[in-house]
Amino acid sequence: MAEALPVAPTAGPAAGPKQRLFFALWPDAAVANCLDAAAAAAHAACGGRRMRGDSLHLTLAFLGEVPADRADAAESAAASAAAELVGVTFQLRLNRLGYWRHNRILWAGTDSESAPLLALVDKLAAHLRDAGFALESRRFAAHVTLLRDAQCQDLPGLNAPIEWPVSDFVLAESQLSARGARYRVRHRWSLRTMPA
Ligand code: 2AM
Repeated sequence: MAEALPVAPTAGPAAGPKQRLFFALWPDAAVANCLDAAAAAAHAACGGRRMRGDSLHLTLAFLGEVPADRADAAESAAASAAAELVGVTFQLRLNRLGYWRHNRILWAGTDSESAPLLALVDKLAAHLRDAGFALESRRFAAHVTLLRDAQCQDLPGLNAPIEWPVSDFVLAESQLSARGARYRVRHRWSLRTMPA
C-alpha cells in the first residue's frame, strides 16, 4: 500500500447546502479499543495528533461535498450494493502500521489484500458511479488513520494483529470545525441480511 485513498468531486447540482460524506467500515467498541491502543503506542514513537477513539474507521469510498438533495441517491446506491453482498461477512486482519510521508499520516492496515474487502469497495464504487457520483480511479488503499501530523523516523510495529469481524458498513458525515473533523454515522447497512 503506497498511496492515499482515491477521491474526486461528486456529480450533481452545485448550489444549496452540502454535506461531506464518505462510506466506511466502522469498528465496534472492542476493535476500536485495539486501534486506539495501537494509536497510543504509535503516538509515543511518532508524535502527531491521535484520532479520537470514536472516530476511527476505514474509508471505503469518499464522496466529498455532496449536495443535500443527492444524499438519498448515495444511500440508494449503498442499499443496492449491500443487497448484492448479503452473506459476505468477513474477517479483516490488520497486521501492520504504515506511514505516508507526503501527508504525515500513520495508519493501520494489512500487508495482504482482503478479497471480500475489495469486493465491497468495488461493488459500492460501481453503484455510486451508476448513480452519477464521480469517484477517482486511483487504487484503493485500505487504511485506518491513527495519527495525523506524525513524524516517524522508525516505523513502530503492532503488538498483535487486530482482528476485525466485518458485518456491516456505514455512510458517515464529516463535520469540519476549527478543532478538527467530527464524524457522525448517518446510516448502516448489514451484510448479513437484506436491506429493509
Ligand atoms: P484519511 O484518514 O486518510 O485522511 C473522512 O475524511 C475520511 O475520508 C477519512 O478516512 C479520510 O482519509 C478520507 N478522506 C478525506 N479526504 C479524502 C480525499 N481527498 N480522498 C480520499 N479520502 C479522503
